[in-house]
Amino acid sequence: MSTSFSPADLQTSPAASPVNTAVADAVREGLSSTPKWLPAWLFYDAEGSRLFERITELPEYYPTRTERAIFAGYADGIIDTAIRTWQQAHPGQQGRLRILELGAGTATKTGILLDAAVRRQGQTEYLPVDVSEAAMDEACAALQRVQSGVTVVPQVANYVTDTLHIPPHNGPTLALYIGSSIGNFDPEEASAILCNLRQQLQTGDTLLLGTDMVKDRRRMEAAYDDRDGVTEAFNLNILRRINRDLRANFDLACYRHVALWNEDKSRIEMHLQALRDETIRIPALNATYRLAKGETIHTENSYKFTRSSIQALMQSANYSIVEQWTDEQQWFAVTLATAQ
Ligand code: AVJ
Repeated sequence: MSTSFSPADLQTSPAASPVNTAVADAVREGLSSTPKWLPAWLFYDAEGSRLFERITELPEYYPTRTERAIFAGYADGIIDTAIRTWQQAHPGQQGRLRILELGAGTATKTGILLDAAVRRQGQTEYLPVDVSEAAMDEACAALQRVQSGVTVVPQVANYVTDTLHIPPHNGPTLALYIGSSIGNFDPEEASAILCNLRQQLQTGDTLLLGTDMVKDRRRMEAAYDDRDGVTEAFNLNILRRINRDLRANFDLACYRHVALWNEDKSRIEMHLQALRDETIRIPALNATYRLAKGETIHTENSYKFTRSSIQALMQSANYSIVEQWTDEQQWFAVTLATAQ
């Protein structure tokens, strides 16, 4: 049996630490499947979140800066259109716009929209919804340091698996689901997430959805396989996390990072490919898994959209598109839709 411990493992993994059941269940399910897979949310431990931040600054990774530029150019128009859309559905009614966000990891981009809301109406309420209390605390602290006129009302909830409960409001709600976060989900799951949100919105409320668009294959693949190897490190970190959380013995040197455009499914796929036969022991699961040389573990899907696939998604969840903003090259789209 080959078991390797590094000093870092010993520091972060005291033998008595309780095993996170969500992580254990996900890893057990994914590694007993054929082909093997792991859910993308497992990327985001502390190190994975740091690596993702570095990805967003890479020259090859265009989505973050492209979406930020769209917000920078059109924030006032977006806020104005959200307010007007609600007023058309509620003639004569008054009330301040509030901003809800699915996920709390995008505070810098969100700040541009919050600033625009404050310019327009002096103040606004901001309700981030995130599973991670830690991520939320960090995002709120960062925001409240720099943003005046914004009242933050955090909601800890898993918007993928749980029914949302948002406090009622007299006035327009603008819900943000940005960063192409929706791209991690299959079309059916994506539709279910937007339906869940729809249940919490009134007629005339709006959803602002950020989506990465289908483009030249090489450019998409390069965004997920950068020269500096940051995305490779991000992908491999999922194994390091499993080693730490479940005391597994993945040998990270035995896996290759693979990022491929799947034309049929309109998505970038990330995989980890075993460079030789591997036996993985996971004491916390009381399980052993085998990978043959060349076998892959599917770690992420990142769906890319077209105008018509955005339209179909919105329609499936009972929204109708009000307006769409994009960059000059149409690499990224920001779509405002109203709850029908
Ligand atoms: C956070 C899901 C939008 O799919 O582009 C970046 C995650 N993975 N590089 C994406 C990611 C590899 C990212 N999302």
